[in-house]
Amino acid sequence: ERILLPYEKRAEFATNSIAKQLFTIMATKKTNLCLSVDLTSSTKILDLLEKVGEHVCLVKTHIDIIEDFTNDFIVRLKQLAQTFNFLILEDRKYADIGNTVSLQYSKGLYQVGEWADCVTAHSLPGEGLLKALNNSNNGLSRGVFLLAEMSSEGNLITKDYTETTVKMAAKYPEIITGFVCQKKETFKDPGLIQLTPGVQLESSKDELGQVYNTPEKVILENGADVVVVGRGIVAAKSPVSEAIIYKDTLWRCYMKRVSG
Ligand code: S5P
Repeated sequence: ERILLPYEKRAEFATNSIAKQLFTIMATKKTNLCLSVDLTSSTKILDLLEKVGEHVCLVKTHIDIIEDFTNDFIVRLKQLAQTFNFLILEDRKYADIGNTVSLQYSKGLYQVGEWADCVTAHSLPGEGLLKALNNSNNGLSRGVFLLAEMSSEGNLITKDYTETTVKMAAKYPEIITGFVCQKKETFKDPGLIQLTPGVQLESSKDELGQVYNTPEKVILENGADVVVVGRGIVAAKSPVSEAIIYKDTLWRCYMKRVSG
């Protein structure tokens, strides 16, 4: 069973180079925390990453919520990624025909393909979008997390949709890093990464349908490999000490899982 294998071992099964790198970073830095930096000021994001970069394996951005975006932000973000050895996931959730996704990925103000190690995408439009992302990498190592399930209440994803999504991904082993999903049964391939959002230290909900599970539940029962935390950290009184609490808690759960 994939969830019983340590990240070092999982890296050996990875067919996508970003998945391999991410497994290796987690094993080396001993952290499976992905910080979702859902802040709208570029200086606030950079200041926070300066302090928590050492504790995370992956930083997830929503580049289109930043109010003072400049290319210098990207330069500094990449420097931090190099200094602290984390990868960058732009959570763009592409969901259009291949040609449009190719343009959205490579062109426009953000030129996501230039700087994001990996991106998120919906399977809804069909595999054309995976072909597009696969062809737009300009020879760089790039990855895609495909949305197979969502954390929000009332989302329209069915069991059938999830299964077809996993089958679609199997046709693009070189570009697929893993799945954004909620359950360990969703996929079996040990070389792919389960990225799970909707996590806080206490189970709860927000007022707009987001559902939170605990670290214990998502890692030990639901099979999460990388855990996404946004407001649990960025909206805390002391984001840095909160990030350390999440990192330690998540890593303890992972260690418990792999030591059987
Ligand atoms: O199903 C999902 C998929 C994603 S990528 N549910 C989610 O919440 N997300 C993202 O994870 C969401 O866009 C947000 O950036 C983050 C969760 O943030 P939090 O503040 O609720 O922890």
